[in-house]
Amino acid sequence: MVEAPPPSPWPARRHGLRFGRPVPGAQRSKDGWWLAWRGAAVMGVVNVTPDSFSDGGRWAGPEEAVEAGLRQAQAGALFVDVGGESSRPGAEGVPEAEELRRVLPVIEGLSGHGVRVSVDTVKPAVAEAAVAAGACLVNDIRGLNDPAMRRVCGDAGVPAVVMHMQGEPRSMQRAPRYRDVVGEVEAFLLERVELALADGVPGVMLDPGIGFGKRLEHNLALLAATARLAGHGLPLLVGASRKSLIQDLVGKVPPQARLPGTLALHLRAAQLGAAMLRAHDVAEHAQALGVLAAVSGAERRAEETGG
Ligand code: HH2
Repeated sequence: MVEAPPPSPWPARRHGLRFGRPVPGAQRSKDGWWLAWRGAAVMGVVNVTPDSFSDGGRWAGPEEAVEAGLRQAQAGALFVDVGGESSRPGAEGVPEAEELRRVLPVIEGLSGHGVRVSVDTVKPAVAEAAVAAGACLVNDIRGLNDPAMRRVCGDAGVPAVVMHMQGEPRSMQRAPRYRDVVGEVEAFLLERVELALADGVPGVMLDPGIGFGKRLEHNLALLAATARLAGHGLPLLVGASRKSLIQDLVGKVPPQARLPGTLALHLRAAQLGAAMLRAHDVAEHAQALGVLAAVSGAERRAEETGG
């Protein structure tokens, strides 16, 4: 027997993230503050680094970075992700004091304007200071493997993005290996969610970590498994913005010219149930998602009325 396909999750699916403290736009409930949204939202990216792979050195100082983040928020970003250490393949780590010097003024500036800021860091001390400066979400590409990171999030009442990475940025693209990439990434993420929730982290967003210790075939398998990875009752973040898998697919193209490929990957992820798209080009994503939602809504209405 041929089974009917499941109903499309787009655009009706609701997503929510729980906070242990008030956050702009979140509703108070008996177990914390819930931020709810429908369909795929956008997380803007502001890298305050000299060496990020696509926007390194773009902002002359904190004021320019704050302005860029404000523009992203005005264009519809639900969060603005501020990072002070590049995680591009081959990147070396940055000392804690330098990372703090880069991100804190930007986080203070943005959160002072009511922007929901997430901090992209793997260092518990940076996360702690960022949260004290107004960040309300911790984006940890090491998937909260450090108990101190889970403690920081739990104590401060901030949720976290738990991302999968095989290896370390310095060497992760040398020889990534999986027997079953989707199964292994999914099992890793669910294990980390359990640890996080047990340690009092109020909410978790899952992220398969596109490009982090993955070859093209791994990235494609994970993107194709978006509906499965989004099916665990937790919001799923997809971050393919400007990444090199796009040129692996279509031939050499510099990072700043990868918006068309990014949109193709992100719109498909949105259709398959992704809750959040981490993107450098927020206004362009907002336009594309708005058009996709309208067309999908019209299709649905036509199906319902037999049109
Ligand atoms: N990708 C990058 C950085 N942080 N965080 C999450 N959760 N998911 C991602 O896919 C992700 C991430 C890499 O992109 P970018 O920040 O633009 O570059 P760099 O690491 O070179 O600063």
